[in-house]
Amino acid sequence: MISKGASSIVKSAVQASFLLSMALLLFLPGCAPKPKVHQRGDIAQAAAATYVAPGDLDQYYIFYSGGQSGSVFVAGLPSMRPILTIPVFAPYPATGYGYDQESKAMLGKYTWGDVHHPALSQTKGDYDGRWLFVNDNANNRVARIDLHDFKTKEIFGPIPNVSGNHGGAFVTPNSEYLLAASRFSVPLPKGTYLPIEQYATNYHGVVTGLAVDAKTGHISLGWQVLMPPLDFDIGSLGKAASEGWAFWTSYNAERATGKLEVTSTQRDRDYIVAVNWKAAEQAIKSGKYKMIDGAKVIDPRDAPGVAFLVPCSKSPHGVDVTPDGKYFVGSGKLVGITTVFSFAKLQQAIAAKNFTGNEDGIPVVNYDAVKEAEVNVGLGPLHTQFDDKGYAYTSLYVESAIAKWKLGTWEVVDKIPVSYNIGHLAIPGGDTVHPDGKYVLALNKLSHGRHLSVGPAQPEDTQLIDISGDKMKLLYDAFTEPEPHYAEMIPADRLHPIEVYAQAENHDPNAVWDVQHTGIKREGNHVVVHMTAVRSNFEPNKIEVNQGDLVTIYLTNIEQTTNEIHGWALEEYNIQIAADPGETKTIEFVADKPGVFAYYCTKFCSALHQEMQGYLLVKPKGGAGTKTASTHGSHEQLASAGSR
Ligand code: RUQ
Ligand code: CUA
Repeated sequence: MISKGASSIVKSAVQASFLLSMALLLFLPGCAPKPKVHQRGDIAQAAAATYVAPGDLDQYYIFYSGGQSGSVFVAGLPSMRPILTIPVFAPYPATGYGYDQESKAMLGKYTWGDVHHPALSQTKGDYDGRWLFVNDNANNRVARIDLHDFKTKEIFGPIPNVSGNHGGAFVTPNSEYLLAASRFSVPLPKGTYLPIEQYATNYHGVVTGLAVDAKTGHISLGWQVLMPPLDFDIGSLGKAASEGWAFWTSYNAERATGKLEVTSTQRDRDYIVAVNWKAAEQAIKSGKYKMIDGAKVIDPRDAPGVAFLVPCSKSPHGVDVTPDGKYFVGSGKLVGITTVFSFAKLQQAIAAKNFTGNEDGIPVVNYDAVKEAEVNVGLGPLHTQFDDKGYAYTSLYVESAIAKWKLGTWEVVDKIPVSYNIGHLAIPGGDTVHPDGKYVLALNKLSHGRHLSVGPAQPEDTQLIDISGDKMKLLYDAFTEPEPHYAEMIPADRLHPIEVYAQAENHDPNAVWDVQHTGIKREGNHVVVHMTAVRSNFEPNKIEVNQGDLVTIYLTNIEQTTNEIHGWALEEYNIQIAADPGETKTIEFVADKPGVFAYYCTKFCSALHQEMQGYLLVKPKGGAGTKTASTHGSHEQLASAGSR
């Protein structure tokens, strides 16, 4: 489908695959570079640059995606000290998430997610500190965390027609949409069976625009654009000059199945897809869509101007837009160059219909007409970030390094080794129109040998690098649980989180603030309890029910003092919740096990924390009474232990 325009890519690709094989030889297992020994001066400088004295605060928040942990990790920069885990897609007993009714309802039937890309909400292209959105690659969802209390407030999905929600969540410059591209292609709507032989013709990907409510942040389904069966990878949003556009790389232009490492790397080029999301909005308004599984889906054949394909070197991963929006940079993983494309040239090529083919109705733009420069960054380029001084920083997975290069001259000016196999890199404000120029994080996939040994399950290594001078300087190694992919960072003074839930703002109709209003009510076999928690008691401290009753407990932590969290755990009922000061949580369970069970506070809240306990008394079916030793023997645990 491509005739012209691919020649320069071919040449670079040939050179690069030679370089790549050399590099792979150098990086065989067992040949891993040893930790680097620093000069004394370096250590003293690095220590001073990252030291945050006791009682002092960091300058930035880091929000790491937590990968398959389903969580977000929060740390401070430059100290790199971890501060908090925000559970999102997975239960997390530490904060009681996934055990109360509110979070159980959000999680639905899923107990994990795969978080790759945190996206802070934006106003005029800058982080506004309101919400943090994250994607779930595994179960095709997105979530919203409110930065006013650092809690997950909403999980949206599974999104119709999306298989592999990897290419998101990316927020538009005024948070109108979360945009995402699907990683896998499947027959649509989901649930349809078609043999894999029909992959190239009847399987599809989609680009999705999820609408974000400007006041509440509430997420709803906006629209989708039907895509050919390419595997879309990660993207970046147009800003300033290119506001209204979005870009994603894709691999597998071959539309191949089977062993993709071979079958999808046959051609010399893959594509970057450019989507004009404002044109997509217009197409929806003029009715150019069909409904698929409840979603308004635009077929690019019916809406010219919505999507274009730009050839790029093969098997690309990241594409990144410069802060002024004038260029987008895409890298093939198997070559040693990264290509800079001009947004203005893309517009000219589109206007002149300088196309070399099309894929399912999406025009393919002439590579040479859109290319601005090819930069010899090094081996295995993945992602690029930008600072405030006109420099770009590209992560080199194969080479385990970051290349710094200059926009305009397209020359590499510095390179720093990292440990090891860097994926993303991140600069504070990195996805905004005003990135910062002090630090870059190297989010390395491997850490071997740089931490106390903890056996085979090794942590990830995030390295903090100073980029304020001409030469990049390594400052710090921070280890995290698996697996941060990306991080966004915001200046600390832009967030103003609350520290207690003010009583006046607790609108839960079941909240009670006075012991007088606590109590136990029965409606049929439903027992409803209004309970308070305060240092150092629960009221009521005794709940009597019948075996088989449904029990609902509204627990309000009536503290208005910072840090006075109370937990509520019920032994052998698998329940652990936590209520922050001023918060109400709903606990619900069927009292299916007879006997007497203690509930207790799980957070060491006061000198008499141990005394903060009560009893759930469950009368057995058939009437209360003392169980004989032999009936006790039928208890599930004894039975499963085979003791009788
Ligand atoms: S991807 S290592 Cu999941 Cu963001 Cu690039
Ligand atoms: Cu409340 Cu311990």
